[in-house]
Amino acid sequence: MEFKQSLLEDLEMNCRLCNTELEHLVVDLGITPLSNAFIEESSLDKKEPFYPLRVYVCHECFLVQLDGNIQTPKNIFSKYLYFSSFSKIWLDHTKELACEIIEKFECGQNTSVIEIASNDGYLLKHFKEKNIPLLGIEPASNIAEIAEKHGIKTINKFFGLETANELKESGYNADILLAINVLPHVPDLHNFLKGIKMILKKDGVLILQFSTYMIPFLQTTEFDSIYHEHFSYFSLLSIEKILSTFDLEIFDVKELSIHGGSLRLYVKNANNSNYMIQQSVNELRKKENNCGLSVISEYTKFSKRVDDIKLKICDFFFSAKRDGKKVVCYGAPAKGNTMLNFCGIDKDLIEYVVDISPHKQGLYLPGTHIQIKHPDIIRKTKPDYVVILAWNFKEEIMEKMDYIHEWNGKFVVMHPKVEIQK
Ligand code: DWN
Repeated sequence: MEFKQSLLEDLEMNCRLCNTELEHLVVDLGITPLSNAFIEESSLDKKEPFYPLRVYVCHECFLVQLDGNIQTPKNIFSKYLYFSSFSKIWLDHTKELACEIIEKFECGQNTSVIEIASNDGYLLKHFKEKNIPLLGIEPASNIAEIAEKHGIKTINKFFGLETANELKESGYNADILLAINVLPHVPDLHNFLKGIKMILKKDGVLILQFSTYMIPFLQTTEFDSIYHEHFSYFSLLSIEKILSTFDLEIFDVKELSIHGGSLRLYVKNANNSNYMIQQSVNELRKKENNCGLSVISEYTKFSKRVDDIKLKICDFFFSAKRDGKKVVCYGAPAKGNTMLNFCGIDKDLIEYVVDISPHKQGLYLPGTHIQIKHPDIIRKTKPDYVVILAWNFKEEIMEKMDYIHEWNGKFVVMHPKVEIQK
C-alpha cells in the first residue's frame, strides 16, 4: 500500500472548526483508497493511492473529523459516481421533504430556492413542478449535465465564498437554501458558511441535513460511513458552535432514520425574528447530553467496538469460504468500500458485487478490485449469500431481490451487526 510521505505532512492535527490541537483518536481505519474511486478494467494494474483514514474528536468543540484533507474536493467531486436518483427510499424521502418545505414556508413563484450540491436534480425537480424559481449548484460536471438535461437550472461549481460572491453579483440570493448531505463533505467549514451567509436572505431559511448524525453513528458504531470525502461527522453540539460563529441559529431539528441516522436542521439568521425556536432544539440538546456527547470517552471507546465488529465480519466471510458457500455483495456504496478495505475482505471471498447504477457497472471496487455487475447475474449464479453493502436501503433491496429465496439464498447485513436475514 503506497502513500506519499508528503501527504502525512499535509495532515492537519488541528480542529478544522476551532483550531484546537486534536489529541483524541476516535478510530484509525488504516490506509485505504478513496471510497468512490472506482476503477476501470484497463487501470487495474496501475498504482492505486491509499491514504491514512483516521478520525479524531476535538475536546473543545466536540467536532468529530478526519485529521486532515487527504483529498481535495476537486479530486473527489469533479467527476462523481454517486447519483442520488437510484434509491426509491431516498427519492420518496426527498419528495416528502420538498412538499414539507413548500407547504411550511409557503413557497411560490416569488420564492427563490437554491440547493447546494443539487446532484441530478432529484430534489429541485419538485420545486420545478410548482414553477418555483430555483437554482442548483453541483460541482460534478457529469452530474450537473444530467440535471440540466432534466431542465433543472444548474451551475457546475463548488460552493463556497467565491461562488456565493458570484451568485450575489448576478442577483441570486435564497429565501430557501438547501444543503442536503453536503456539509460532511466540506473541508473548509468557515469558507462554506461565509458563502451561505452571503446568499441567504435576511428572512431566509437554510435547511441542512446530513447522515452520520452522531447519536446513531456512535450507538450503532457506523464505522463504514467513515471515508475520505466525509471530512466531518456532526452532532447538534458541534454544529451549533459552527453556525453561531456566523450568527446563524437553529430554530427546529428533526432526527431521521434515513441513511442509518440523519439530522435535519432548520436554520435562520440570528436577527430574523420570523421563526420561534422550537422545543425540539432543546429536547435534542438534552438527549445528546444524556448520550454523553460532551464526554470525550464516549467517542474514544468507539475504536474497540470497531475492532470487535471487524472480527465478526471476518468470521462471517471466512466461515462462508470454509463451508464452500458462494458469496456476492449487493450495492457498491462508498461505505461498502470502507468496510471491505478495513476488514481485508477481497475477491478471494466475494465473487462479485452488483449495483443498479449503470455508471458503476463494469467498474471495479477501489482496493479490493471486485467487479461490479448488473443485479440480473444473481439469478444466473444463484449465490448462497447476498451481503447487502447498502444496508441503509436493506428493505428496498430485499423486496426487489426476494427471488433469491427460490434457491434458498440468504441476505446478510454487516451493520449494525452481522446478521443473516430470515
Ligand atoms: O454522503 C454520501 C451518502 C449520503 O451517499 C455520499 N458521500 C455518497 C453516498 O454514500 P454511499 O455511496 O454509501 O451511498 P448509498 O446511497 O448508500 O449507495 C447506495 C448504492 O447502492 C448506490 O450505488 C446505488 C446502489 N443501489 C442498488 O444497487 N440497488 C441502491 C438501491 C436502493 C438499489 O435498490
